[in-house]
Amino acid sequence: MRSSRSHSKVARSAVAAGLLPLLLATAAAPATAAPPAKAQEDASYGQAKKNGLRTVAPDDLVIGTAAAGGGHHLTAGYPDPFTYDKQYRKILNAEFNSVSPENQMKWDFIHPEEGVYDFAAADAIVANAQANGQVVRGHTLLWHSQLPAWVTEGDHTDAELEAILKDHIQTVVGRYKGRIQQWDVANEIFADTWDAGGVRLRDDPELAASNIFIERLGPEIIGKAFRWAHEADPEAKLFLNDYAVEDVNTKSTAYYELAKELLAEGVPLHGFAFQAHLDLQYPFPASLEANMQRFDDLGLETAVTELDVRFTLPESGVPTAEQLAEQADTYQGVLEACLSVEDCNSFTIWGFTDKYSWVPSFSPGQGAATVMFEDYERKPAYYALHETLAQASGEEG
Ligand code: 9MR
Repeated sequence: MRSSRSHSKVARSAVAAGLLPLLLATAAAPATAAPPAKAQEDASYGQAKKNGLRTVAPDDLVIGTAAAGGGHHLTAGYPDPFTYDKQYRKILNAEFNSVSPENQMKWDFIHPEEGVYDFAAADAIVANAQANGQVVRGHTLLWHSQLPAWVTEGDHTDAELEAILKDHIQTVVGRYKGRIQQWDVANEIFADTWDAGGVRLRDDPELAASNIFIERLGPEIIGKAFRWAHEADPEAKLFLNDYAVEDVNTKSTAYYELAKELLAEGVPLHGFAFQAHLDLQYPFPASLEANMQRFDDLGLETAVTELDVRFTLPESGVPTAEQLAEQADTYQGVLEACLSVEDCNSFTIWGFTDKYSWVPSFSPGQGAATVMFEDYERKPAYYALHETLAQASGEEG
């Protein structure tokens, strides 16, 4: 099952050491020849078009990626990837049939000032998706992070804050009515087990990352958020979404209990999503499939929404063959869990090229977390996904 493709260590070292531009400049190539990086990008697109992940996936599973833009990209020193990197977009469209705006539908991006919405980037992603036969995962509506100051530092009363949240949800969900397959309505609403006090709702001002809406309006606001979203788009599937919930553990069990409560109250909750930001220094979440299954048994859909697999890079900056193989195993293991659970219908990776991954900017020294190198050369992890999908569809990889 593992790919035996090897990678050019020499070329990788040159990239890592920042030597590639120098090598390119001094190479005695004919003036008309495309630079190797561009040639690699073209080859990568050709491969995607002929045989991308979406082309081999089973019919009942969409294969998604985050569409890079906003967030850490704003300070990365390059133009907005989804808008300006045409090659990136072409490969994305050929490989994937689901897309998640990485930051472009978050509050600080789409609703930067009170009463001011900026839909341009989100509109472009949704229009591109329609033109390319992709579904869209909306991300996200009720979250503690990436909120604009006018929300977190405004002097709104509780009633005003609730009206602001309702207006936001209904405006954003309503705008894309019929064009969003799944919404992450509530994102990361439980604190981590390692936070003081252990896992609990982010409803405490003492918590570093408390959720202002839950803190001020109480946990009832969670059910209300789902109801408002459902009113605005009755067709969209509405999800809870979080990280560090892959295993059966304290945090995922807190969600399991919450999901049961919400369903008992008739809240339109349709799915539970596993972000799956994984790290090779920790064991593989061996109970992922059983965990997905217990949510499935509640009648919920499940989804993998933000998979990436980071590790600590060697000093050279070049991943070792062992690291890439272990990474491939991890990607494959998560996909296999999803394939084994009846209503796991959506499998998304959080970016497909290291060129734009959020990991190095948040965890210096770590990286290479996606399935393609910066020049879109595919890693063993890509081939592991491809082969696993093809096998699940009964096709050759
Ligand atoms: O990938 C996103 C990055 O560009 C932003 O700077 C960052 C800010 O918090 O958010 C990243 O995406 C997060 C996602 O929205 C929710 N789950 C965790 C993801 C990685 O931090």
